[in-house]
Amino acid sequence: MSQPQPNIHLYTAQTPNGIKVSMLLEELGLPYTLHAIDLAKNEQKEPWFLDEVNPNGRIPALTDTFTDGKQIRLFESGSVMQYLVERYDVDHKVSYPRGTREYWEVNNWLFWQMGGLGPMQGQANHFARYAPVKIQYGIDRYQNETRRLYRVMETQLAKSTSGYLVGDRCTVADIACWGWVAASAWAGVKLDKTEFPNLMAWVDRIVARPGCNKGRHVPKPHTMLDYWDKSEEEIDKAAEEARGWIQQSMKEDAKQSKIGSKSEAGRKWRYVNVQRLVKNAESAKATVANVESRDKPCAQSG
Ligand SMILES: N[C@@H](CCC(=O)N[C@@H](CS)C(=O)NCC(=O)O)C(=O)O
Repeated sequence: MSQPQPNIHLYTAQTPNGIKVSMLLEELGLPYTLHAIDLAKNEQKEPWFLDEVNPNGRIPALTDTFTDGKQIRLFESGSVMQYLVERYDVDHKVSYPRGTREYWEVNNWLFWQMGGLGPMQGQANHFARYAPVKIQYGIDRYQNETRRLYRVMETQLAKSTSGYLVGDRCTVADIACWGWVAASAWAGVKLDKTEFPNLMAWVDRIVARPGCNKGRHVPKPHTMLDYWDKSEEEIDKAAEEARGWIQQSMKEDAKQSKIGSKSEAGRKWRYVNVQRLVKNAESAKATVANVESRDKPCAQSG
């Protein structure tokens, strides 16, 4: 039986997670219909999007016609990328055959990006740029962790003979990480050639790939590299607009959740959970104090 033709619809915005998928689609030369989602208007939280595209109300997400001829939806950028390479990268242009060592090593880095780099740098962005008040502890915690993760990449790239994270080629591991490293200055973690020579060369190497370069400008021009030469004040000023809608969107989310409910049940729920949170915070404080007193603090992922 012949496979149905790709019928890819990409729902995305100009963000580090969003461009992972468009970069990959362009690298693979796959046709797709683009749906630019306006995050400032909270389109990713509209019922049609939650029902048909991503119940988590985030971008990127994708739909396609599956091998059974019916529509399939994919969300979480790592899952979307794995789907695309498993289904369409039959020549292993940006992947390795399943079961090889390199396949699993790519998987390591993909999960590392999804569980570490993205969430940590996302929080660095939040505390450094979007929070209504500057909380130095949060800023330091997430910027330091982001820098530590960059060092992990730097060490890996220093050992690489191809200049990519795994083996002899650019893979989904590199593509997943790129948008985040490119947005380092936005997160307040400036890269310099003394500490990160290999990482900085890797950023340029990926831009030099026609597919990646085309895909990074979807759905509108990618400007994150421009901030590498800007001052903190200039970046802060540029973040003002996003700060407004991010705060608004958080308020909407809170309104939807039980914690924001004014009902009697909501009040009870809130009371019980606040008590639980206080108890958890006390025990976490004791654990952190204990861990910090050791030589090598355990790295919690947030
Ligand atoms: N783990 C998710 C994260 C997705 C995510 O946080 N997307 C952001 C843009 S980078 C978003 O949709 N934000 C809008 C919102 O939170 O409502 C992934 O990798 O796909």
